[in-house]
Amino acid sequence: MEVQTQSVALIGVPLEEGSGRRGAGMGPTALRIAGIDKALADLGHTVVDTGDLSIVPARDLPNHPKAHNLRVVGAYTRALEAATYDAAKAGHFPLILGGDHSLSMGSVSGMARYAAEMDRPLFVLWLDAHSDFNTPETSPSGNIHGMPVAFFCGLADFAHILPRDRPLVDPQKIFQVGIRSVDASERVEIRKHGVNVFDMRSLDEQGVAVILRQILETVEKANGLLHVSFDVDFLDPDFAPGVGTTVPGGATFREAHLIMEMLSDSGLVSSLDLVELNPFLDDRGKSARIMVEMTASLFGRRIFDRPTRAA
Ligand code: 5AB
Ligand code: MN
Ligand code: MN
Ligand code: MN
Repeated sequence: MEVQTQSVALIGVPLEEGSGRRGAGMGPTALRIAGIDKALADLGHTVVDTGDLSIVPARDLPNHPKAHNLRVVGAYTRALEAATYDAAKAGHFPLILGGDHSLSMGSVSGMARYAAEMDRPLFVLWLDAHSDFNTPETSPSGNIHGMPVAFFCGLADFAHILPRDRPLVDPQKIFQVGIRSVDASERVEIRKHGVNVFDMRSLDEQGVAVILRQILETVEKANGLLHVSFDVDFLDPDFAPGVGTTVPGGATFREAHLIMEMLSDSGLVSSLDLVELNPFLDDRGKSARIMVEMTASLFGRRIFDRPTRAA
Protein backbone atom coordinates (compact mmCIF):
# COMPACT_ATOMS: atom_id res chain seq x y z
CA MET A 1 0.00 0.00 0.00
CA GLU A 2 1.39 3.37 -0.99
CA VAL A 3 1.97 5.80 1.84
CA GLN A 4 -0.10 8.91 1.29
CA THR A 5 2.47 11.68 1.69
CA GLN A 6 1.40 14.63 3.75
CA SER A 7 2.59 18.02 4.80
CA VAL A 8 3.09 17.74 8.54
CA ALA A 9 3.21 20.84 10.75
CA LEU A 10 5.10 20.25 13.99
CA ILE A 11 3.80 22.47 16.78
CA GLY A 12 5.88 22.44 19.96
CA VAL A 13 4.04 23.08 23.22
CA PRO A 14 6.50 23.30 26.14
CA LEU A 15 3.72 23.19 28.70
CA GLU A 16 4.12 21.49 32.07
CA GLU A 17 2.02 23.72 34.30
CA GLY A 18 -1.04 21.51 33.77
CA SER A 19 0.65 18.59 35.49
CA GLY A 20 1.72 18.35 39.08
CA ARG A 21 5.45 18.30 38.36
CA ARG A 22 8.16 19.80 36.21
CA GLY A 23 9.76 18.22 33.16
CA ALA A 24 7.08 17.74 30.48
CA GLY A 25 8.03 21.18 29.18
CA MET A 26 11.19 19.56 27.82
CA GLY A 27 9.08 17.10 25.82
CA PRO A 28 9.15 18.95 22.48
CA THR A 29 12.95 19.21 22.61
CA ALA A 30 13.33 15.52 23.44
CA LEU A 31 11.05 14.50 20.56
CA ARG A 32 13.09 16.67 18.19
CA ILE A 33 16.37 15.23 19.47
CA ALA A 34 14.93 11.74 19.04
CA GLY A 35 14.49 12.63 15.36
CA ILE A 36 10.79 13.13 14.81
CA ASP A 37 11.32 15.33 11.76
CA LYS A 38 13.75 12.93 10.08
CA ALA A 39 11.51 9.92 10.77
CA LEU A 40 8.67 11.64 8.90
CA ALA A 41 10.85 13.06 6.13
CA ASP A 42 12.34 9.59 5.50
CA LEU A 43 8.81 8.36 4.78
CA GLY A 44 8.43 11.01 2.09
CA HIS A 45 6.40 13.51 4.10
CA THR A 46 7.08 17.22 4.06
CA VAL A 47 7.80 18.48 7.56
CA VAL A 48 7.34 22.07 8.60
CA ASP A 49 8.55 22.73 12.14
CA THR A 50 6.69 25.80 13.35
CA GLY A 51 8.79 25.89 16.54
CA ASP A 52 7.51 26.14 20.09
CA LEU A 53 4.52 28.24 21.05
CA SER A 54 5.36 30.95 23.52
CA ILE A 55 2.78 32.62 25.69
CA VAL A 56 2.18 35.31 28.23
CA PRO A 57 -0.05 34.11 31.10
CA ALA A 58 -3.66 35.20 30.50
CA ARG A 59 -4.40 37.86 33.10
CA ASP A 60 -8.09 37.92 32.28
CA LEU A 61 -8.43 34.42 33.75
CA PRO A 62 -8.83 33.93 37.49
CA ASN A 63 -6.36 32.21 39.78
CA HIS A 64 -8.58 29.19 40.20
CA PRO A 65 -7.98 27.31 43.46
CA LYS A 66 -9.11 24.03 41.89
CA ALA A 67 -7.44 24.39 38.48
CA HIS A 68 -3.77 25.08 39.06
CA ASN A 69 -1.92 27.50 36.78
CA LEU A 70 -5.06 28.30 34.83
CA ARG A 71 -3.54 31.50 33.44
CA VAL A 72 -0.63 29.65 31.86
CA VAL A 73 -2.68 26.67 30.69
CA GLY A 74 -5.39 29.02 29.41
CA ALA A 75 -2.91 31.04 27.37
CA TYR A 76 -1.49 27.87 25.80
CA THR A 77 -5.03 26.64 25.12
CA ARG A 78 -5.81 29.77 23.15
CA ALA A 79 -2.52 29.79 21.27
CA LEU A 80 -2.71 26.10 20.39
CA GLU A 81 -6.38 26.22 19.42
CA ALA A 82 -5.46 28.85 16.84
CA ALA A 83 -2.21 27.17 15.72
CA THR A 84 -3.92 23.80 15.24
CA TYR A 85 -6.87 25.29 13.38
CA ASP A 86 -4.57 27.40 11.16
CA ALA A 87 -2.35 24.41 10.33
CA ALA A 88 -5.31 22.20 9.42
CA LYS A 89 -6.92 24.98 7.42
CA ALA A 90 -3.69 25.48 5.47
CA GLY A 91 -3.74 21.81 4.50
CA HIS A 92 -1.17 20.55 6.99
CA PHE A 93 -1.46 17.65 9.39
CA PRO A 94 -1.09 19.22 12.85
CA LEU A 95 1.34 17.16 14.94
CA ILE A 96 1.55 18.55 18.44
CA LEU A 97 4.71 17.91 20.43
CA GLY A 98 3.87 18.15 24.13
CA GLY A 99 3.89 19.12 26.79
CA ASP A 100 1.43 17.87 29.34
CA HIS A 101 -2.05 16.67 28.42
CA SER A 102 -3.83 19.91 29.26
CA LEU A 103 -2.66 21.06 25.81
CA SER A 104 -5.37 18.90 24.25
CA MET A 105 -7.89 21.49 25.36
CA GLY A 106 -6.34 23.63 22.63
CA SER A 107 -5.49 21.09 19.93
CA VAL A 108 -8.83 19.27 20.06
CA SER A 109 -10.80 22.52 20.21
CA GLY A 110 -8.88 23.76 17.18
CA MET A 111 -9.71 20.58 15.29
CA ALA A 112 -13.34 20.82 16.43
CA ARG A 113 -13.52 24.28 14.87
CA TYR A 114 -11.92 23.01 11.67
CA ALA A 115 -14.22 19.96 11.50
CA ALA A 116 -17.32 22.10 12.05
CA GLU A 117 -16.23 24.33 9.21
CA MET A 118 -15.76 21.29 6.97
CA ASP A 119 -19.17 20.08 8.08
CA ARG A 120 -17.66 16.79 9.23
CA PRO A 121 -17.92 15.24 12.70
CA LEU A 122 -14.78 15.11 14.83
CA PHE A 123 -13.91 11.86 16.57
CA VAL A 124 -11.20 11.58 19.22
CA LEU A 125 -9.11 8.52 20.00
CA TRP A 126 -7.73 8.94 23.52
CA LEU A 127 -4.82 6.59 24.21
CA ASP A 128 -4.15 6.94 27.92
CA ALA A 129 -4.05 5.17 31.27
CA HIS A 130 -6.44 7.88 32.50
CA SER A 131 -9.71 9.20 31.16
CA ASP A 132 -8.86 12.87 31.91
CA PHE A 133 -12.56 13.59 32.41
CA ASN A 134 -12.32 15.57 35.64
CA THR A 135 -13.60 19.09 36.12
CA PRO A 136 -12.21 21.56 38.67
CA GLU A 137 -15.08 20.49 40.92
CA THR A 138 -14.36 16.76 40.77
CA SER A 139 -10.56 16.75 40.40
CA PRO A 140 -8.69 15.18 43.31
CA SER A 141 -5.49 17.03 42.36
CA GLY A 142 -6.47 20.34 40.75
CA ASN A 143 -4.09 19.47 37.89
CA ILE A 144 -5.60 20.50 34.58
CA HIS A 145 -3.95 17.65 32.64
CA GLY A 146 -6.65 15.46 34.22
CA MET A 147 -9.42 17.65 32.75
CA PRO A 148 -8.96 18.17 28.98
CA VAL A 149 -11.66 15.75 27.82
CA ALA A 150 -14.31 17.37 30.01
CA PHE A 151 -13.12 20.74 28.75
CA PHE A 152 -13.47 20.10 25.03
CA CYS A 153 -16.85 18.47 25.65
CA GLY A 154 -17.91 21.77 27.23
CA LEU A 155 -18.28 20.34 30.73
CA ALA A 156 -15.35 21.97 32.54
CA ASP A 157 -15.99 25.41 31.37
CA PHE A 158 -13.58 27.23 33.66
CA ALA A 159 -13.77 30.93 32.96
CA HIS A 160 -13.88 31.93 29.34
CA ILE A 161 -10.65 30.35 28.11
CA LEU A 162 -12.25 29.90 24.71
CA PRO A 163 -15.54 31.41 23.53
CA ARG A 164 -18.47 29.53 25.00
CA ASP A 165 -20.09 29.19 21.59
CA ARG A 166 -17.10 27.30 20.18
CA PRO A 167 -17.71 23.88 18.56
CA LEU A 168 -17.57 21.16 21.20
CA VAL A 169 -16.79 17.48 20.94
CA ASP A 170 -19.66 15.03 21.36
CA PRO A 171 -18.68 12.68 24.24
CA GLN A 172 -20.16 9.79 22.25
CA LYS A 173 -17.59 10.43 19.52
CA ILE A 174 -14.71 9.89 21.94
CA PHE A 175 -13.00 6.50 22.17
CA GLN A 176 -10.74 5.96 25.15
CA VAL A 177 -8.39 3.01 24.88
CA GLY A 178 -6.00 1.62 27.49
CA ILE A 179 -7.77 3.12 30.49
CA ARG A 180 -6.80 1.69 33.87
CA SER A 181 -6.93 4.54 36.36
CA VAL A 182 -10.26 6.32 36.73
CA ASP A 183 -11.41 8.47 39.64
CA ALA A 184 -14.78 7.64 41.23
CA SER A 185 -16.51 10.76 39.96
CA GLU A 186 -15.01 10.35 36.48
CA ARG A 187 -16.56 6.91 36.30
CA VAL A 188 -20.00 8.39 36.91
CA GLU A 189 -19.54 11.23 34.41
CA ILE A 190 -18.15 8.95 31.70
CA ARG A 191 -21.21 6.73 31.88
CA LYS A 192 -23.56 9.68 32.10
CA HIS A 193 -22.18 11.32 28.95
CA GLY A 194 -21.64 8.14 26.96
CA VAL A 195 -17.89 8.29 26.39
CA ASN A 196 -16.78 5.03 24.74
CA VAL A 197 -14.26 3.40 27.04
CA PHE A 198 -12.18 0.37 26.13
CA ASP A 199 -10.36 -0.27 29.36
CA MET A 200 -7.38 -2.56 29.82
CA ARG A 201 -9.68 -5.49 30.47
CA SER A 202 -11.42 -5.12 27.11
CA LEU A 203 -8.01 -4.88 25.45
CA ASP A 204 -7.04 -8.15 27.11
CA GLU A 205 -10.33 -9.84 26.29
CA GLN A 206 -10.87 -8.66 22.73
CA GLY A 207 -7.42 -7.67 21.52
CA VAL A 208 -6.59 -4.30 20.03
CA ALA A 209 -7.35 -5.24 16.43
CA VAL A 210 -11.04 -5.93 17.10
CA ILE A 211 -11.42 -2.71 19.06
CA LEU A 212 -9.62 -0.58 16.50
CA ARG A 213 -11.61 -1.99 13.60
CA GLN A 214 -14.83 -1.11 15.37
CA ILE A 215 -13.65 2.45 16.02
CA LEU A 216 -12.35 2.99 12.50
CA GLU A 217 -15.54 1.69 10.94
CA THR A 218 -17.58 4.14 12.98
CA VAL A 219 -15.39 7.07 11.92
CA GLU A 220 -15.39 6.00 8.31
CA LYS A 221 -19.16 5.56 8.11
CA ALA A 222 -19.68 9.05 9.49
CA ASN A 223 -17.07 10.57 7.14
CA GLY A 224 -15.41 11.89 10.27
CA LEU A 225 -12.06 13.38 11.10
CA LEU A 226 -10.08 11.50 13.73
CA HIS A 227 -7.85 13.27 16.22
CA VAL A 228 -5.48 10.95 18.10
CA SER A 229 -4.24 11.99 21.51
CA PHE A 230 -1.37 9.79 22.69
CA ASP A 231 -0.39 10.02 26.35
CA VAL A 232 2.94 8.28 27.07
CA ASP A 233 1.35 6.58 30.08
CA PHE A 234 -0.88 4.58 27.72
CA LEU A 235 2.24 2.46 27.30
CA ASP A 236 3.51 0.12 29.97
CA PRO A 237 6.00 1.96 32.19
CA ASP A 238 8.40 -0.99 31.96
CA PHE A 239 9.40 0.11 28.48
CA ALA A 240 8.22 3.76 28.49
CA PRO A 241 9.24 5.16 31.89
CA GLY A 242 9.53 8.81 30.85
CA VAL A 243 6.21 10.02 32.22
CA GLY A 244 5.05 11.53 35.50
CA THR A 245 1.94 9.44 36.07
CA THR A 246 2.94 5.83 35.48
CA VAL A 247 0.32 3.13 35.97
CA PRO A 248 1.39 -0.52 35.72
CA GLY A 249 -0.26 -2.88 33.27
CA GLY A 250 -0.19 -0.66 30.20
CA ALA A 251 -0.22 -1.41 26.50
CA THR A 252 2.69 -3.44 25.21
CA PHE A 253 4.99 -2.22 22.49
CA ARG A 254 3.34 -4.60 20.06
CA GLU A 255 -0.22 -3.57 20.92
CA ALA A 256 0.57 0.12 20.57
CA HIS A 257 2.46 -0.53 17.38
CA LEU A 258 -0.45 -2.42 15.84
CA ILE A 259 -2.79 0.44 16.71
CA MET A 260 -0.49 2.87 14.89
CA GLU A 261 -0.33 0.63 11.82
CA MET A 262 -4.08 0.20 11.68
CA LEU A 263 -4.57 3.94 12.07
CA SER A 264 -2.14 4.51 9.25
CA ASP A 265 -3.88 2.02 6.95
CA SER A 266 -7.21 3.68 7.63
CA GLY A 267 -6.11 7.05 6.29
CA LEU A 268 -8.60 8.62 8.70
CA VAL A 269 -6.28 10.37 11.15
CA SER A 270 -6.32 14.14 10.82
CA SER A 271 -4.17 15.26 13.73
CA LEU A 272 -2.05 13.93 16.58
CA ASP A 273 -0.93 14.93 20.07
CA LEU A 274 2.17 13.36 21.63
CA VAL A 275 1.86 14.26 25.29
CA GLU A 276 3.18 13.79 28.80
CA LEU A 277 6.71 12.80 27.80
CA ASN A 278 8.91 13.82 30.72
CA PRO A 279 12.55 13.63 29.62
CA PHE A 280 13.71 14.30 33.19
CA LEU A 281 12.22 10.94 34.22
CA ASP A 282 13.20 9.07 31.09
CA ASP A 283 15.84 6.40 30.75
CA ARG A 284 18.46 7.77 28.33
CA GLY A 285 15.91 8.98 25.79
CA LYS A 286 14.19 5.60 25.50
CA SER A 287 10.60 6.82 25.80
CA ALA A 288 11.22 9.71 23.42
CA ARG A 289 12.56 7.29 20.84
CA ILE A 290 9.59 4.97 21.31
CA MET A 291 7.16 7.85 20.76
CA VAL A 292 9.00 8.70 17.54
CA GLU A 293 8.81 5.03 16.45
CA MET A 294 5.08 5.01 17.13
CA THR A 295 4.61 8.19 15.15
CA ALA A 296 6.58 6.81 12.21
CA SER A 297 4.28 3.79 12.14
CA LEU A 298 1.23 6.03 12.21
CA PHE A 299 2.70 7.87 9.23
CA GLY A 300 3.23 4.75 7.17
CA ARG A 301 6.41 2.96 8.23
CA ARG A 302 5.90 -0.74 7.58
CA ILE A 303 7.77 -3.96 8.04
CA PHE A 304 6.03 -5.38 4.98
CA ASP A 305 3.07 -4.09 3.07
CA ARG A 306 -0.29 -5.76 3.59
CA PRO A 307 -2.89 -6.30 0.91
CA THR A 308 -5.72 -3.84 1.29
CA ARG A 309 -8.48 -5.31 3.43
CA ALA A 310 -11.59 -6.20 1.42
CA ALA A 311 -14.36 -3.69 1.99
B1 5AB B 1 -2.87 12.47 32.48
C1 5AB B 1 -5.90 12.11 38.11
N1 5AB B 1 -7.09 11.52 37.55
O1 5AB B 1 -7.12 14.12 37.78
C2 5AB B 1 -6.12 13.61 38.29
O2 5AB B 1 -1.54 11.97 32.74
C3 5AB B 1 -4.71 11.83 37.23
O3 5AB B 1 -2.84 13.46 31.42
C4 5AB B 1 -4.69 12.61 35.95
O4 5AB B 1 -3.67 11.34 31.92
C5 5AB B 1 -3.63 12.17 34.96
O5 5AB B 1 -5.27 14.25 38.91
C6 5AB B 1 -3.54 13.10 33.80
C7 5AB B 1 -5.64 11.47 39.44
MN1 MN C 1 -3.64 12.04 29.82
MN1 MN D 1 -2.44 9.60 31.59
MN1 MN E 1 0.49 12.14 33.01
